[in-house]
Amino acid sequence: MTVNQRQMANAIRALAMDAIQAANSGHPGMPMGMADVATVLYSDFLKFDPADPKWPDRDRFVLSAGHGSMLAYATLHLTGYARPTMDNIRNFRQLHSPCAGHPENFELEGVEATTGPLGQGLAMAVGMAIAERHLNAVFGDDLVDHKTWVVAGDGCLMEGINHEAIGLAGHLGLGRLNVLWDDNRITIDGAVDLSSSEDIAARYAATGWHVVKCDGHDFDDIKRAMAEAVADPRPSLIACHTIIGYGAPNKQGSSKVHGSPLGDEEIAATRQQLGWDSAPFEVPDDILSAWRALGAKGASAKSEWQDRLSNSSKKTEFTRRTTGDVDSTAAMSAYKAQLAVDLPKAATRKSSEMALGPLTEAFPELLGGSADLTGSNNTKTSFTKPLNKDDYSGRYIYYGIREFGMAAAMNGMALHGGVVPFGGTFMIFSDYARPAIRLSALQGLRVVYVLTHDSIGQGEDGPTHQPVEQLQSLRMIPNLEVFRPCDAIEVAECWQLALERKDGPSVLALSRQDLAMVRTSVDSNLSAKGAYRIQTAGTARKVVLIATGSEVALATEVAAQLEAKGIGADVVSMPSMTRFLAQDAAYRNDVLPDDGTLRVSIEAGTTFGWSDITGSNGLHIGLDRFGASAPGKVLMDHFGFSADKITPQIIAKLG
Ligand SMILES: Cc1ncc(C[n+]2csc(CCOP(=O)(O)OP(=O)(O)O)c2C)c(N)n1
Ligand SMILES: [Mg+2]
Repeated sequence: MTVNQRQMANAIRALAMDAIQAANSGHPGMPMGMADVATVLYSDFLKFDPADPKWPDRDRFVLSAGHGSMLAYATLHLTGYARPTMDNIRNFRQLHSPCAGHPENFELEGVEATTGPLGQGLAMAVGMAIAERHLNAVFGDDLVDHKTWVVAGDGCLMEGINHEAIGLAGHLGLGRLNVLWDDNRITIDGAVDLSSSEDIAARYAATGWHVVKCDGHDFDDIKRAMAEAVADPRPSLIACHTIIGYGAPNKQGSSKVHGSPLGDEEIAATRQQLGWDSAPFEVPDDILSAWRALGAKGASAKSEWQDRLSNSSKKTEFTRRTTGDVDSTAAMSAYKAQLAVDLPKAATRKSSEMALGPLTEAFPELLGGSADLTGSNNTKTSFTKPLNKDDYSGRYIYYGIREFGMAAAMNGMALHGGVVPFGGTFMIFSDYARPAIRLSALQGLRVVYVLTHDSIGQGEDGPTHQPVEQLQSLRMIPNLEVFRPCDAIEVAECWQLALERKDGPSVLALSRQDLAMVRTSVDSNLSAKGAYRIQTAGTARKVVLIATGSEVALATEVAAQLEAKGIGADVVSMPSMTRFLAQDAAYRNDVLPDDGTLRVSIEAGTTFGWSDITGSNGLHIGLDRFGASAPGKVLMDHFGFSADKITPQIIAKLG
């Protein structure tokens, strides 16, 4: 007997309900509801090769409704990926199982993105689709020609980020992006109409998308709708009308199946309803073979692609791009040498633009952009022409006022590979992008956030625009490197560190206001250790001044006043607190000796957390309140960031 698609889909349903029951936690409703759609996707549309999960020209599949993770684990296993094994699935949601509660990109090849925070998967998929079109424009159809598929739920479409993401995708005409919407009209609290009455199809259509509907349990109809989506030049929303928990006779169609195990009784009833006789975690041979045959189909497309790559004149560059190594030493050496001669006084946002000159010239994989603050963030160079619908070969993206959408799209680009994204906004609005910054860090993605106007030094825009707590709160995110360089030389160094770091994101915190040069030598990348003595006490050291960014030059003024009074003061520049804390004890003790010297931190932001550096007896010069609207210099002085106001506090503290 030949296996039909319903039986194949039922294998997903059975694995989902059994794994969730064994874990006594998880979300069976979505995988059971979308099993039929997933079966059609894998049978007739998705380009993939389980033997080579990282094949660069594979289609990308993002399970934006990440709570339905068992859908992903089941299909990866059934189609023949080396992992997850059935044992992994048995251990769903248990410590050390790669089958985590929500899909994690670093746990399993084939999981293209970490999802779960609703809406972000779809928004990352937009970035993947941008990267695909860009690389297609650069390398041609022979090497880059794939689609991005998304499974999204009602929640993904309700979240605010959906507006940003689809606006960007519609504007850029990302026709290879296809979103399969699990239109089951159920969320956790109950029916969607408890909270929502919008016409989603009309909203997508108004945003430049193609919309098609289908019965998500009718295989022919699903296939028809997907084929229509593929044929349409616009990005497509495929509204798949489904029943949540399809197959569970007493619970399907209700929010009860969203996020709880079905229970033994209902599982038995579901087995009967579906005609599924196998024991838990057993898939009948014929059904497994049918799935494995789908998995095997990709091998020929993959090997044809491999042949095209082997014969391509672009092979070396394509491979370099895919590997993702960036060694910026040569590209930056002449520029840095000149800096040491010119010692330009400039805002660090401006010196960031200067550093981006040689970097964007040397590295075509750099794709820049800004959330409508290009002239303020200084993220565009003459080497990055705009990327738009008419020319995807461009390297600069006008993201519009979509900080969260930009950050999520950059995550998608980094996940896709072949490009290295950087994007700017005001540091204050990093809060708008924060959930995606967190996912850059969690996923270990090289994304560079250019966050300018990094303190009250920005001035007249006032407290709504002046970061106070942002800098420290960004430092709290694990695996996010926050750099706050003090001058053009440190900016160049920090850019190099950010780009050479392959396994995580970086923030460059940059000033609006001009800053004097403090560094004069470029011999070695002193920022690499996070902090270093930028000036040594002239007389017996009593104080170490530790400052970041715009406050480093101020610290040198304070040091001069102290020295004039016979008090020796080192100045330590700390472009990256986290990097410094990661150095060995010998280095840390050398920079911050544990000999009773008074440690003074100077940073125009919250003092929260600075005692980690200064110890409990330290002195903290910072800002633990909101700023005000006035010229930046006036504010700095008003809030105590002047040598005349700081020096007496230090003398008082020394007693
Ligand atoms: C940003 C975010 N908010 C809240 C949640 C918690 N949550 C997980 S699933 C869900 C309901 C989603 O509804 P839907 O997308 O329709 O999924 P379905 O119930 O149909 O499976 C919620 C609120 C989350 N994961 N992410
Ligand atoms: Mg739903």
